Amino acid sequence: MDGVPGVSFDGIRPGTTFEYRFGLRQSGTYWYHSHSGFQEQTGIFGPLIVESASPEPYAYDREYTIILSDWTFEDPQRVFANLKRYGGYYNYQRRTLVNHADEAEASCSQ
Ligand SMILES: [Cu+2]
Repeated sequence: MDGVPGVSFDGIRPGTTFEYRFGLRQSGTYWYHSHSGFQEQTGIFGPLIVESASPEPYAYDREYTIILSDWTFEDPQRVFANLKRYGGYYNYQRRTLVNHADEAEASCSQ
C-alpha cells in the first residue's frame, strides 16, 4: 500500500485518515517514510516493527531500535536541484570521472 501520491495512488488529503491493510508475510524491522514534498529528507520517517507470531528463541532485558540517516540543514529542494545539476555536487573528498577528464584536458593543452 506504500506509494507515491499521484503516481501509484491518489495520496491522503490533509486532515483525513487512511487505513493501511496488507498481508503480513514476514516479521522484522522495517521503516515508513513519506514520499511527498521532500518530507522524508526533513525527518518524516520512523521504524515499523512487526513482531514475530512465535516467541523469539532468545531472551533479553531491553530492545532498542536505532535509525541512522543522513541529515542536512540545507533545504532539501535545493539539495535535489544541486544533485540534478551535478550528481557529484556533495562529493567533497573523492575524485570523479570529471576530475580525470579535466586533468586529461589540461595536460593535453600544455
Ligand atoms: Cu518508499
